Amino acid sequence: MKVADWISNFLVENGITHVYQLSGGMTAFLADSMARTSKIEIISLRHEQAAGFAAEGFSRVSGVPSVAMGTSGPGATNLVTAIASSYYDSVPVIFITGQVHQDEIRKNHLQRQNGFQELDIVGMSAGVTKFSQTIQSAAEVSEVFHKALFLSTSGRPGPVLLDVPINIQQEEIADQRITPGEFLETKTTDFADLLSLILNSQRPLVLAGGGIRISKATQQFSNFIEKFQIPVVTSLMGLDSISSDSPLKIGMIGSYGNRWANRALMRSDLLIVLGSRLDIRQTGADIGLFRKDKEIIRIDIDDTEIGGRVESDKPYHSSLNTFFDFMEAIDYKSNPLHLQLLHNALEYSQEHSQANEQPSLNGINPSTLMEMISDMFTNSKGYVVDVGQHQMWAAQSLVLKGNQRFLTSGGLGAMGFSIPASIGAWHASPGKWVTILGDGCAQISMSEFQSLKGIQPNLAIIIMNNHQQGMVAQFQEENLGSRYIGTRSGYSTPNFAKVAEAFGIKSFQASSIDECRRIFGAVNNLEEPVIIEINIPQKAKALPKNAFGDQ
Ligand SMILES: Cc1ncc(C[n+]2csc(CCOP(=O)(O)OP(=O)(O)O)c2C)c(N)n1
Ligand SMILES: [Mg+2]
Repeated sequence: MKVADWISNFLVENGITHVYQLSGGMTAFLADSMARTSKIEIISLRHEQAAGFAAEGFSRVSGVPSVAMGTSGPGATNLVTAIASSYYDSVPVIFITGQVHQDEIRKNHLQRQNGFQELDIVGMSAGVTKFSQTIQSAAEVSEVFHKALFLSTSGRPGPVLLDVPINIQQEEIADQRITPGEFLETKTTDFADLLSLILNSQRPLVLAGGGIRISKATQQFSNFIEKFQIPVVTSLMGLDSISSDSPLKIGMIGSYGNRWANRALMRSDLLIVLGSRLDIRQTGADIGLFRKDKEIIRIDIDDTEIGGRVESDKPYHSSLNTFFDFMEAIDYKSNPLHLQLLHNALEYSQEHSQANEQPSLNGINPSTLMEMISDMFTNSKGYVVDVGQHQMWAAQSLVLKGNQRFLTSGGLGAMGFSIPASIGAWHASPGKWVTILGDGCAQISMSEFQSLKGIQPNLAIIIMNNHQQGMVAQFQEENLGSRYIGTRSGYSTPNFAKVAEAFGIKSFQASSIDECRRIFGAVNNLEEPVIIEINIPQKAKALPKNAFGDQ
């Protein structure tokens, strides 16, 4: 068997069904071999970055790995942003790059380049992968692929990169397997002392992070909070770990979080952090203020995070599944007084709604629009959201029902994520998905309109056009004397609806909430990609923008 065929069989045997790619000479054999298995769907996008984001979207939703593939040199570098996005958000994507013939690889690090399109992608991606390796011989293919697959899905998941020289792809290989047990680690399984902390606290609060979805533990999590009756705030990545139907949900914390959620966080005396990295957008820069008057308990499968930005008062290095199992098994009678933060927060939220952050906008209030989108698309699979002000409006005000997902490039914050990620999400879970992006993000990913045309995913794509790169413009307004370099001056937007039309995609334009409602109603019954361009006033801001301690 040739190595290229072995790799294809390996993917099939391990349940990998989707390979996203842009073609190239160094990957043509691999793509051909994968296609010939007839069990792998090869989806070609118009940019390797989009292929990477599509794989990321697929794996986030399915929880199983998918593949993004690019050719050597520029194909490989174009994958790097998606590799980093998958790494920071812990998504198990297998990146495969073709590499030039081994004879063409440079002989040492001092030589700049040897072969055409030769590039050290392993070196470049080392800091943003769990594992990356150039295959050195046909004999090691099996071991390296097994190891990579195991590492991408075990512990805290993440991307791996396998770089396969073209000559090795065509060598003969005997089938061989290895058992990956040797990579397993041991973890905490006893949480009894945490129980006494909960019993002794007055105002406990759970901070739900992205780890809950990654552990496929939303049901276990919901059982846990119901049994313990502890209110919940979420991080951006944890937004879809709890349905808005839950009476225990308060809201999202952070510098762009809901005021009422930040207020609850400030007042809590015991913060139980479940699978959250606690990055600066969640805690603010002043960690002392974040910690003030509370005990912080972190449960995380990644022990490097527990001692990371915010040290845990007591470290629990464990999978969330083990933690929830333990909590499920013990005897516990919930304390109604523990709901005090929840009651206060909900009362406060009545007077300080998101829409009221900017009550006198001329035109569409983005928070009101998000609430209306949630009403109109309650039956959708979820939302895939890009990066900018629109991302914060969506995170603050979308109401996630049932098992609806919220996907965004959280840790990397990569513009251009949403359209390709929606394609992958739709492959993993067919049905209506709602994509929300800004005019800046749309211009980064517009070439994928042609991919949409070919693939025909069921997407309602909402472009929030405020005619600016609003997130940065807001920063310039607040900190740089309203000099809008690159965000308004030297920046412009096309007529997106017309662009969509040129690609043969159905499109709409709206400037009022009523027009939006009518269009969404019509779009709900369609099962094809539709682009809806909505005029948002340039004055609309992402608010509140809190330093921690603000309310
Ligand atoms: C690839 C990339 N480049 C630059 C940035 C910096 N950045 C963050 S938000 C933003 C503006 C996004 O503009 P738009 O899509 O119009 O969204 P808006 O903020 O207007 O809602 C920029 C440039 C980024 N996050 N990612
Ligand atoms: Mg914009």
